[in-house]
Amino acid sequence: MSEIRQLATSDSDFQQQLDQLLAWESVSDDAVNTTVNDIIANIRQRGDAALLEYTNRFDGWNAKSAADLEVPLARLEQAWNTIPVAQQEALNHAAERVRVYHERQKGESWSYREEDGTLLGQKVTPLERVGLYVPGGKAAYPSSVLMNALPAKVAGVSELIMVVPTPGGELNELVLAAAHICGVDRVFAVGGAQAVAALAYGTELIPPVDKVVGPGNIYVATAKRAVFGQVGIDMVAGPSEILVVCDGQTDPDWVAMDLFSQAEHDEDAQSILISPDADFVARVKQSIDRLLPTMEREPIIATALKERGALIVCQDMDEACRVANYIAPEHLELSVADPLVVVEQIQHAGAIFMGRYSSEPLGDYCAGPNHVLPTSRTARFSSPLGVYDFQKRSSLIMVSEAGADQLGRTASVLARGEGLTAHARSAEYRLK
Ligand code: HSO
Ligand code: ZN
Repeated sequence: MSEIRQLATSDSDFQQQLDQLLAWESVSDDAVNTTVNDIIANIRQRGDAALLEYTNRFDGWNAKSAADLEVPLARLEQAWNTIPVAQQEALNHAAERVRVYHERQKGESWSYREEDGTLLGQKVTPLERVGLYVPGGKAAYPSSVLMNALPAKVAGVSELIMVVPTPGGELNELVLAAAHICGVDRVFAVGGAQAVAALAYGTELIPPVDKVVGPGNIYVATAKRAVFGQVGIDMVAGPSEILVVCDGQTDPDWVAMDLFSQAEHDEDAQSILISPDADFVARVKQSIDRLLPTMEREPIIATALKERGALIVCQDMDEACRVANYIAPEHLELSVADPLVVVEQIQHAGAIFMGRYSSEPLGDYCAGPNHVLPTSRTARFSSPLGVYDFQKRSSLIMVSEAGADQLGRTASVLARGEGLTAHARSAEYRLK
């Protein structure tokens, strides 16, 4: 029998139980911080020599020179040519859909003219060089290469540099193939905090980037936090989450498997169902019990459900939506008859999957929207990874002679109020 918490919004301590369930803090322990800071300092001081030492030590390499750490682009093409045709077709299909979706996100420059001829506006430009961290080992997802690389490419980033730890020299063919179709410009077989430091500060081999994106373990996340400011970073993602809101009319097996889909990512993942139909919730529990033993990742799913999962019975759909907004989940499934109506009540969620056919994994791979989403309730204030994360804006100010006269008077008064006379006189020089 599987174990999963069963709650009801009518429980007197429901809110307290919910808060306990949602509590998540990424551990940031002192030992990790010290190690990461040492690694960063060492990479900054000794560049490639340090990068080579760390890679040989941590990834069991035997490289003699830093140049050996670069994976030639021909190797990516070779990977593409040797993966199964079914993988090629699926990657192409997914990449095409992700590209088309993200094209819509491209921010455009704009400007307007005032009557006296003054022009004001905003110029949108891409970042120049971006570093993409791809984890090695069990969390090496080719789909994540697409989701991080394609928005950068759509934004017009001129150089995309991928780093991937390669323990024992073994490269993941699907990851390389995905990098190939995204047009990744350079690849280095390095990982961990040393890779993040190399990207942020540059070494002889690796050019410094302007932003580092992509998921990683606690060392990578800590390193990203530490180099923030020197470079931009994306969000530091927590474990995967799914909240299914169901009216009770969906096949309970479907709902159980949707809960499993995120639970199988790792033991800390969070899967929650909320429904006003208590009978339906009981049937989903039966489906979980029956299906769990058939899962390849049963131990991971079982732990995730036991530690952080929940089945919640609520009063009605309105209440389900209120709880959903409070949870602000990474993935929200509205498994209901009228999703276009229910969605009106949703304000906080990373991605909203509407209707019984929109299963979360379709979004993970190929629907089109990004699968890098805000976790741990950060959907209250942040958004999916997108083209906008690889673009920035510059303000445009082109003041006419008449405009300088008009604006100069106001600026002069304000500048004198602040006691900044150079500011004031600069404006006054240009008065008529
Ligand atoms: N669901 C994950 C992304 C992913 N799923 C990659 C499968 N592969 C993000 O929460
Ligand atoms: Zn997933």
